[in-house]
Amino acid sequence: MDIQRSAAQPSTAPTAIRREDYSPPAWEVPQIALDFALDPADTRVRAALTVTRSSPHDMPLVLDGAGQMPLSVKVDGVAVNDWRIEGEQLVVPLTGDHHVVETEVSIAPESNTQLMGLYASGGNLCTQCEAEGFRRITWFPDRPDVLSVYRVRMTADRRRYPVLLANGDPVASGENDDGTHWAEWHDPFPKPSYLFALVAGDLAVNASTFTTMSGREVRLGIWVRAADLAKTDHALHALKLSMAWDERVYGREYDLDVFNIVAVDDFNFGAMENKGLNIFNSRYILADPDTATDYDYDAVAAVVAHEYFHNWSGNRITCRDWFQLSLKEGFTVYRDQCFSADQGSAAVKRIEDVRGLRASQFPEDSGPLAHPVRPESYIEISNFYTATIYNKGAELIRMMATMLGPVRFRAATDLYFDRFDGTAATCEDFVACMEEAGGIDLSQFRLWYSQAGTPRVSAGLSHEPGGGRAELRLAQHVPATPGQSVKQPMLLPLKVRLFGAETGRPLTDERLILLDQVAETITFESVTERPVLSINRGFSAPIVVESDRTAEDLAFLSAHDDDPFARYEAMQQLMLDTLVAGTIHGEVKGQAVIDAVTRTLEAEGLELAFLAEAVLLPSENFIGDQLVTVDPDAIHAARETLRTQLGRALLPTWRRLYAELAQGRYVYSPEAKGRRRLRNVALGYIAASGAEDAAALAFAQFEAADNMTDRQAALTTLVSSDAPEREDALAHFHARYAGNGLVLDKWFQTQALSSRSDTGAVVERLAQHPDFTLANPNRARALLGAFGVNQRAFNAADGSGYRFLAEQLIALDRLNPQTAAKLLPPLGRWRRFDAKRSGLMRAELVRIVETPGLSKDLFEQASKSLD
Ligand code: 0A1
Ligand code: ZN
Repeated sequence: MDIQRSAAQPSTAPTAIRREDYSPPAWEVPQIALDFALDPADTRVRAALTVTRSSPHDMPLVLDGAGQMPLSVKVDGVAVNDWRIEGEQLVVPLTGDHHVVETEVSIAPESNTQLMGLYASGGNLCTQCEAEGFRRITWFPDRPDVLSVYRVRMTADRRRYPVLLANGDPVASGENDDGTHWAEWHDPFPKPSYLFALVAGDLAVNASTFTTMSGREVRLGIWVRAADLAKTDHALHALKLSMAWDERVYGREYDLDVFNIVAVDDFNFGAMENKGLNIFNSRYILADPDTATDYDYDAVAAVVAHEYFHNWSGNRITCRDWFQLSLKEGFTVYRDQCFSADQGSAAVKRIEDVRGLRASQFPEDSGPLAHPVRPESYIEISNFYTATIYNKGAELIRMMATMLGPVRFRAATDLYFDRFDGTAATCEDFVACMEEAGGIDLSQFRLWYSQAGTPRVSAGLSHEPGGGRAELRLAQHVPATPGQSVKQPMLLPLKVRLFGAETGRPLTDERLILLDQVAETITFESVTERPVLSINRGFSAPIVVESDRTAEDLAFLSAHDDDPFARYEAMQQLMLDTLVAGTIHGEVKGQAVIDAVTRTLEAEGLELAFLAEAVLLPSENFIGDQLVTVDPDAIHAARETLRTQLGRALLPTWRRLYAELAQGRYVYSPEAKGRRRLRNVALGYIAASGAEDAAALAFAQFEAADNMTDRQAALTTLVSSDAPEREDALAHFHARYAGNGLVLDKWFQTQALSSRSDTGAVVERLAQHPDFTLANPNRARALLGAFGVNQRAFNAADGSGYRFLAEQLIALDRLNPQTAAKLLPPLGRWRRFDAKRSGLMRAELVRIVETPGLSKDLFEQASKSLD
């Protein structure tokens, strides 16, 4: 059965699914029993669905599939033949209100390159069902509001697949005479089909236990290939921390007797929260000092926490339909962000999260793929696992938490968990709980769910000289986005404080202003000296602030603001203003930045990781986002010039920091991480200064490093240089990590991010490298994803970058449409570039759209990007 074809190539023109068309399921499936005879080429799946008519109607049972032919259909034990196939669905007429419907299909996991449904990875078999993969395994009403209790039986070759795992708790297992063995699992919690999972493989386990707050012992297991077992302790530790954190902070306890995590190398996303059996991209499980950076360690802990937290925000309470995706994802991202903030520096975590939001969500919100946090329609739901649904969705929860305060927010989440446990809920249900327990009116706030686009707020502060009153004039504007030309004013929670320009002291308390009008004036009394405005402190609203603050004001705040985020933000704004002016005028006047950076580095009491963040320049993409027309070469030149100025002016400081921050043997702690981070920033500035010994210094670090953070930082520095050490380092790195896929990804990615002018050509060559393959999503993303965000290289004036990416995406689409579609957005930025580049980008988009047999996934992204 060719399961690949039908899902990848819709036979009819793709149609949009609309939120307003939602209707409840006609048939419930309270129970399902699945029986898998596992085999890579021919897996037999028998399913027995207990179905119940959900209301008086005469509609048949309609089951989703993906092109497979049922080998048999039975109703109440009797083979029937009055079923029919309509499009991709199986229609079974039923006479009574309760029946058992049985089907059997054959699927071929080994030829499943889309990695949706049941597929093979590294010789093991595993599943991915969110959002619509279950229909590629068996016939079922594959929608999140059909909740069933699952019983799963698997039979497989004992030697090849000694480990058999599924959701819930194991109930029985045994051996057969023919070399196969079997296992049965039962999950007592009704769940939607997207949370189904099974794994069959040759795996080793890092096992432990966790005792829940009510004293139940849960068996934990992290399953990987035997050679990777030593790299699983960090993930296991993070899992225990997450379990304890969710009990302490949200009162949520784990509910099954076992919790398993399996790592696989081929995975379309980061990880998946299947009930009791999380399946992870191995990059978010495996970590040891030699192969994982500090950033990787943090990401492992964050993703382990994220998936674990889904057990309540996602599994116990799921989504009614996929338009509600942010109900589980926005809330769960907010929860994992708070968890990570509690493990180390909350200030640095907030800075990182906002940087991520600006790098991925802001461009989405201002581009052709902009959509609300609760979208109105989609062609392919996989395309809506976006930064808007996840990260902007998390900002919405954060704003509600800010407005409610911690005590009422906890009361509101308690209410939500209690009221909707065991159901498929909506974003509206969540907001209603916030309103009810929080005692506030969120009518206007709901616009955050329905209106796309990043609000812009202009802020002007005036003061009567000689003391007295200060007035803050605020005005908001939400830009038009596709399909939404007229916008209403939103409710924006803005944390604000005034500081005295002369004394440097705060003049007011922090105030939470709820801006709900197009324009408003806020008055501050008894302001005794010239005030400087600190606004959107902690990034209290996900907006763009346009203020009339001078370079002097920003430098002042970067030295005096007591809110670490606002302090960072002031420095970023100062840098950004300098770089935008430098890009436009061709001359970079960096003295104010140099002075501010000097003062920050000399300030007392700041965390090293914070310093490292504060002195980093905004990315080339972010500078581009500020300009009407992006000139990638001018931006690059301006940023490099400012980097060089900072490098030269502060060279003795960078050298001192580089020497002082050196550490003995590798330790993993927030303090040690901060030292490595700032030291590597110092190395970058030494290189930027043009110091003659920079490459030697970097190469020495590369060779001596006892951890990946320092080794990769040194490699990154060298890869952007012309030094002879560059090729040596790349060759060493490649040889040292031969066979380690996750580290080879870094090798590809680092080169694709290089700021050298030959990067486009290098990337094209790397695509021919024997270690490059489009079949592995991590590898494809490492090269193509990194290249797409390398603004200067990707936007080469001759269009070679566009052509290369389009060709690769067309090839990738044939294997894995989801991954191809995810990599498309850089081509959709064409409106932001000069006429020549726009034309070249559009031509590639047209070429993609016109490719015969294109998937719905890539079609939706490319066609929307052309509009
Ligand atoms: N729910 C997962 C994300 C996810 C979505 C789709 C996938 O299929 C390819 C995989 C994972 C999460 O939020 O982590
Ligand atoms: Zn999630």
